[in-house]
Amino acid sequence: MAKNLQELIQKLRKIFQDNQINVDEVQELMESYKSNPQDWTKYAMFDQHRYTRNLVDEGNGKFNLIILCWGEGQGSSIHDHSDSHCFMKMLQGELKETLFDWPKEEGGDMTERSHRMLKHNSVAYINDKIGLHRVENVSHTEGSVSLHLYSPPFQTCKVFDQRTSHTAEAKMTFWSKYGERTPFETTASKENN
Ligand code: CSS
Ligand code: FE2
Repeated sequence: MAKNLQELIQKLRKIFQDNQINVDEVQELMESYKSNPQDWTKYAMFDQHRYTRNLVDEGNGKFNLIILCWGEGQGSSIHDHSDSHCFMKMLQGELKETLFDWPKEEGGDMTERSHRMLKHNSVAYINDKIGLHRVENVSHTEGSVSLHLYSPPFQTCKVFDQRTSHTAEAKMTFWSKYGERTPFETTASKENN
């Protein structure tokens, strides 16, 4: 059990020293941390135009821990997770997650499999075997904040056009690192996913 974000990070680093991780164990540990804004507001920087990705910890090279800030109505494209584990914990507000199957061929609509609302403090998990997803803050009144763990860390992912299934590569850039806004030069790519 983790009583604050620092303790959560320490325990995650320990778990990920092992090359084989237990998904349930990570999910339970992340759930045991009860979101306290004092722990994470310094990382939570919103942008008017798109959701932001704010690096919190590099997990000794084993994972990236990132705080995502989703303004009202902001959302991702449909995307994969580059063969990594993706854990997503809600720190503030809610997010809508829509699952999609991998397209069987290019040129058609993407099949929506299911959707759900991710509630405060809950932890969702996805990987490429499970499928693809889109994540959105559908609220008109509240920003959402989520804590993501990706392992192994990755820099690009595939994004999918919902109507045509066409794919493109998207760069995962950071709006801030360790609570400091990333210099403009390194955020030249405005791509998001
Ligand atoms: N993959 C998205 C968020 S949904 S898991 C991202 O990190 O930008
Ligand atoms: Fe995702």
